[in-house]
Amino acid sequence: MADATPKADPPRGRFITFEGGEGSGKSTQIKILVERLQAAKLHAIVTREPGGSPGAEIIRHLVLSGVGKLLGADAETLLFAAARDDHVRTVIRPALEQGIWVLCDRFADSTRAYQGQLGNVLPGVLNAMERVTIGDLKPDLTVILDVPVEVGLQRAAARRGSGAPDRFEAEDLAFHRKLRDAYREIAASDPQRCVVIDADADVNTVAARVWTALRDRVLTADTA
Ligand code: T5A
Repeated sequence: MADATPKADPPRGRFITFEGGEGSGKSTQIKILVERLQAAKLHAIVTREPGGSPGAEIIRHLVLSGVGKLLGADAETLLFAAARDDHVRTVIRPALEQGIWVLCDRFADSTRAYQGQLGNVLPGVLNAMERVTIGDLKPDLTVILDVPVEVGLQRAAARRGSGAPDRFEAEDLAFHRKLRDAYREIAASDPQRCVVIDADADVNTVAARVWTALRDRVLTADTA
């Protein structure tokens, strides 16, 4: 006889976001972490912002080309919000509901730091956008990779080679210093969710620091 017992929903996946200035090593660390989680038999995916879904990738192309800057910080914020709305609705929430871990390269803290602190977009506008785009979706852990501005920009330039810097890489040193401070403020305002990691070290050392943070703050909580 068929088992009529309703199947329990899978436990929600974990949502881990990576933040930091240009060239802080987010993509590098996410790649290492997803391989480690998969080796531990966890189903994990990597995504990014702006972008991560077909609709949001179109907007990514637009903002990084610099069009958003011409429109002004408020309009640029709306573009990031439109991309996030599509990404959350079509990729992040469905994955988490299926029990899949989502590792996301940048999320709402980037808007807080870049458009809020640097673009002077008012907190009320940012709050309203977050209500619409992410609602109650909060990362289980936000890893903020912290490197001296000169180191991050040097890494980004070396990777770019002879290509042109994008919209934000092209900003001056004062912009990037303010950005670093903005991330530290975000971390201080939400220490339960955020961990700041010294990322001015070789790739494997940083990866070990990221793993320790994840183990202590997420994996231990899961098995407690
Ligand atoms: N933005 C985004 C907003 O303004 N508002 C928003 O709401 C959102 C979501 C996105 C831009 O959009 C802005 C922020 C950004 O400016 P992007 O192209 O996605 O642009 O760029 P970033 O997210 O800034 O990512 P980057 O690719 O520049 O840097 P990563 O991912 O932090 O760094 P990574 O891993 O690619 O490393 C850079 C180079 O350094 C080397 C790598 O091999 C690579 O060559 N490297 C190291 N070298 C030495 N030691 C280490 N520990 C190293 N780690 C990496």
